[in-house]
Amino acid sequence: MSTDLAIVPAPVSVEAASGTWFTLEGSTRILAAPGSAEAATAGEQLATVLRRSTGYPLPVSAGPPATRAGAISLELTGDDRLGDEGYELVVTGESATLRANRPAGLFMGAQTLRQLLPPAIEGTTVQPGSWRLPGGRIVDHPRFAWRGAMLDVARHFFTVAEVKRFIDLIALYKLNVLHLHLTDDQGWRIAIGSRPRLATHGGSTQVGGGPGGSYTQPQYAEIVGYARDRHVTVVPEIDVPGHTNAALASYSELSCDGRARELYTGMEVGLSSLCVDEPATWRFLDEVLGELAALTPGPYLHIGGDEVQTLSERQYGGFVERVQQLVGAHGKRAIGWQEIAKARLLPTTAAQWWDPRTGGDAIRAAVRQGTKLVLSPAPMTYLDMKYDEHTRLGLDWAGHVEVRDAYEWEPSTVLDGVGDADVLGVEAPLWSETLRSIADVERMTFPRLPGIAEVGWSPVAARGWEGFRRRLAAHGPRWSAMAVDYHRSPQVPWPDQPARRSGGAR
Ligand code: TNX
Repeated sequence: MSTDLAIVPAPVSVEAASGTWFTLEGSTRILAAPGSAEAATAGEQLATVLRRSTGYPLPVSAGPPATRAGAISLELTGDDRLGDEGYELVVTGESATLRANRPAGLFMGAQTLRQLLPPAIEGTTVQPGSWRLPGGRIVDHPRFAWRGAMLDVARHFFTVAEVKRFIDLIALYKLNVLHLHLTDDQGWRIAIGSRPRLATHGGSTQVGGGPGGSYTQPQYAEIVGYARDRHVTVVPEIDVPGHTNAALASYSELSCDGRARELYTGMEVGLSSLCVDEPATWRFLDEVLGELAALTPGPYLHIGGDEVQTLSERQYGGFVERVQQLVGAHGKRAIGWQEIAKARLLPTTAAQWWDPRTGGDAIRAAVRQGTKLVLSPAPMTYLDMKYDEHTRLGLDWAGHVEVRDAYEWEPSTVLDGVGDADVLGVEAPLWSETLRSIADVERMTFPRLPGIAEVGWSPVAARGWEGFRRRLAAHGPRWSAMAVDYHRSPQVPWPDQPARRSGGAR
């Protein structure tokens, strides 16, 4: 392995054994350490990817390995130096061995192994190719526990199949949180049993007035399960007390004047609020958060809290303080956008920093009280910002965000008075006011998201723009092989050749 292997995010340590290769062949087997159903599951997942393009059978067996020769082995070792998500990958001329302490580590290591193979490995049909893994040893584990992407399914609705595709793509870059922005003024996207009109009426449109849509509870559970199989935790967001027009249109008792609002299909923000002092509002929140908590295995529920323009400070602070208690009563922790730092937060409540223009003092004060942050500074991580003035999709209120902007920032210094220990991790939000299809989503996500993934995963010593842009360039052909639409940023030295024709190792 040479140090310029195109692995994104960059691993903690890479030792090359130059000139050594392990070649996948028709006879290659995948071995899961004996007695470990979890290693066998990780082996099957890897085999599923590799079979499509190699056409090899790659049988997965869980028996004791008489020999590792000719095999990719996956082993759970109980070596807790690697933590929950770390792994070690050793490739010799005879074998490839992936070891981890926990199943998530095997999954992360398998993503690295994919990236060591030629781009055509990502093809969905059998490709010609010489399927060689470079020899050496990689030891790797993440810097931050929270490496997220947010998908706004409220402004435009995305189907279960589209969300699964998004999960596949973020998991390839070792992200482990999918924040689903499920409700906003323009749409309510999750069925609530006790409040059916939220989905049937509140979910019936979207920005621009299209048909909208919503997930049934079994569909939401399917998304959560699909994510969990890829070691991604879903953090669902019910955005309150603002961004609630779809709810106000569905149930008249949620508005202070008792009148149902019209559905909204524009792009303004800050136009709506629940009637925060009404008991009916709290019954509503109890039911919604209760049902959502029961459907969500992850520890966090996101309660929004952003851009409220119609409440007094007292009303807003009181609302946040009460809603976080309610989340706690349903067995979860609350996270909210940075504005919630104006309220007195529980030690378990986290805040998501997004707007560097305002609110710094309130955030610093909350951090001094122990609040942990997820960092999503808009000028670096907002995937809905245009790349440059020629970008067809997206907004530009936080400026243009090119690949280098998304990559070249440092979590421990980006916000004065906030250091590593205050940070849970990083997250890239993708708001969908202007995005109508999964191709639109992909074009805004790639190539920026891999940069943000590296900010969240890799140690500072492994990072650097020049190295990154060269590694990133090698992913263009991978995205082509997966039919992922991406922005061909002029900052990245993309190879000219399409992946499908390059075939062998590069
Ligand atoms: C601000 S970021 C919002 C969203 C918009 C987004 C557009 C945040 C917490 N609120 O409602 O969709 O800007 O970039």
